[in-house]
Amino acid sequence: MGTKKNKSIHFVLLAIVLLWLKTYTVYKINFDIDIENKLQEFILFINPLSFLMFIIGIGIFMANRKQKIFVVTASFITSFVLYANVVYYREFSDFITIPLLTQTSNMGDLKSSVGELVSWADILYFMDALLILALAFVKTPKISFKKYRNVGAAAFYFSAFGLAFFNLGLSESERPELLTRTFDREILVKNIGTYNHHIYDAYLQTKTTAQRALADGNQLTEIENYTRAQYTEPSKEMFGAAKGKNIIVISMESTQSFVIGQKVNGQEITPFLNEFIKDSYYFDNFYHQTAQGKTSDSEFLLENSLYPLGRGAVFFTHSGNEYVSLAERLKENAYYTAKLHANNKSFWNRDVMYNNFGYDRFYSLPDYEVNEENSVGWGMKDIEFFDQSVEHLKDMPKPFFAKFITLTNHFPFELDEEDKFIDEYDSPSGTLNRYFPTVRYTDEAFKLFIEDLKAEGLYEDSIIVIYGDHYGISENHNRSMAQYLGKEITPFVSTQLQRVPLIVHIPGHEGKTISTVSGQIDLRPTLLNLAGIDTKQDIQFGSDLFSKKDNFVVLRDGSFITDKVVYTKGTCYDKATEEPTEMASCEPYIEHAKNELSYSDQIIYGDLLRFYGKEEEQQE
Ligand code: GP9
Ligand code: MN
Repeated sequence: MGTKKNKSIHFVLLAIVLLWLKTYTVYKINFDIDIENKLQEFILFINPLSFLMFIIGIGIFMANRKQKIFVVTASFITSFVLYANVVYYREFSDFITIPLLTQTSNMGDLKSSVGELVSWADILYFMDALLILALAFVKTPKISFKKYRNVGAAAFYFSAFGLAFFNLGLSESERPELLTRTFDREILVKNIGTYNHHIYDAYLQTKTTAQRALADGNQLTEIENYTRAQYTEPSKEMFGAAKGKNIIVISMESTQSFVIGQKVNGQEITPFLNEFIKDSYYFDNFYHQTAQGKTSDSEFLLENSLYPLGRGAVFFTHSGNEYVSLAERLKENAYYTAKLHANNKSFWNRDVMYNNFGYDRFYSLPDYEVNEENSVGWGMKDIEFFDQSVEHLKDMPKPFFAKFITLTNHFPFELDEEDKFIDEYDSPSGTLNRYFPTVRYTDEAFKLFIEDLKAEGLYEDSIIVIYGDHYGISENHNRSMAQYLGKEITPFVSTQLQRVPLIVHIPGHEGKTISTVSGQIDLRPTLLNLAGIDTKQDIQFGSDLFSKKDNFVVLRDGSFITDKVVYTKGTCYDKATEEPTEMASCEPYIEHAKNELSYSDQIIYGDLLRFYGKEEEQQE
């Protein structure tokens, strides 16, 4: 009042600035966000601000006590949201989405992993909120807790709106189609910020719920034309090569191709697989295409030859959809179908989804004798798991399709001393160090399993398919990975590291390495053709790996790989030089990659397969 100039800082503004600077610091320290130019850096810097002004800014409509309570609470909640993203990012190099939060049935099993990911020092992430809390109790004229007058409040919110539009405008110029056709969450967060990303995510959540209700069969016709046009005839020699034989498919937890044929501390990492590959078909350019649904995403790809979703796990979000699964097609053709995985049946909502896929039997936790001795980390050890599984195989009607999922080589890669067949690696990343012995352990489990199959007379009557489900070592461990590989981990190298092994063993066939660029999307048509089942009429995005000629694979974040180029994070790389190259080399495939993902998404969000075979009726 009067003429005395008020030099105090407003409490609300202080909270906003602290949160803003903290968020930017976390971006720089905790999130590995690729910045290519000054404009991108600028966008990154300003992007938390509009959201914080909108939310924390509500405090300006209150005074004193009410304002303090509101601002302190809002600061803690916002800090917690940021911190939760930090923790999730530590393991998954990705940001949280709403569907992930509803997957609570997975939480119990995640406990061992979360313990590895949080520490007491993390209190630092709440420093600003704690400071704000402390200041709320301090009586000083330097901080004002007044309510804003109408003009002040209007100006404040006008600036917040202006800033939000300015931010969005800059981002759209940097990245056209940002909010409509971006499959890479890092690019989204880089542009609109981590908080706005949650708002956008909430919008997507509402939109996808409406999409099913609004869908009709005509949408499917366009997609069907697209997938039919891509159809590849199966090769004559391979079609039916496994007819009448059992099909054993093993999903190998967290195993990437970079360990195959390699050594650590001078010791072989996968001695058994290296031998097994010699008399199998080995695909060395085969990529995983999973996202937040991890193992379950790879299962989804295998069953349907559809892409999993860009956000959340389709096993949870769309378990009620109509699908034409691999299991269903095999069952129609007289196969007995079973899943074997020694974990809670509800993990990843598997029990519901397997039912939907039409499996005859799911051998889960109660079907195994699991105790302290034969468990480590996430549960039953692979050697025991295979050992007990052979008993189940013996009981099954023949021919059977048996799908196994291993578990021991799972983050945080724990192992009992007696199971360490090779030494840990020595790098700053404990995760990477422990990874090698656990991969080696699963390799041993395979050896014993194959011996068992031979002893039981099942080996000669079965084709055996082994594939890696997804990466085990996230980008969080790039420095140590660089040490192991002896080269810098550029986005190009990261993309190449998304290769997982695929091994197809057919009795009587000689070994051969096939280097066509391919992915998990191709498993369904390949397996069905081997079993002599034609898939010409099926809506699927993959091709038979034994006849596929086009070297092309799309990853779930929109990256793609051909025989010549790698496209990732908006940059085109030449495979020969491993360096960025002109965009023209990638241009011809960009639209194709986007179409693949968005057609597949349309099928899932619209539950379009429920109209399959009924489109004509609809059109009349
Ligand atoms: C759990 C196992 C691991 O049953 O499949 O799942 P992940 O965390 O790899 O998706
Ligand atoms: Mn997995």
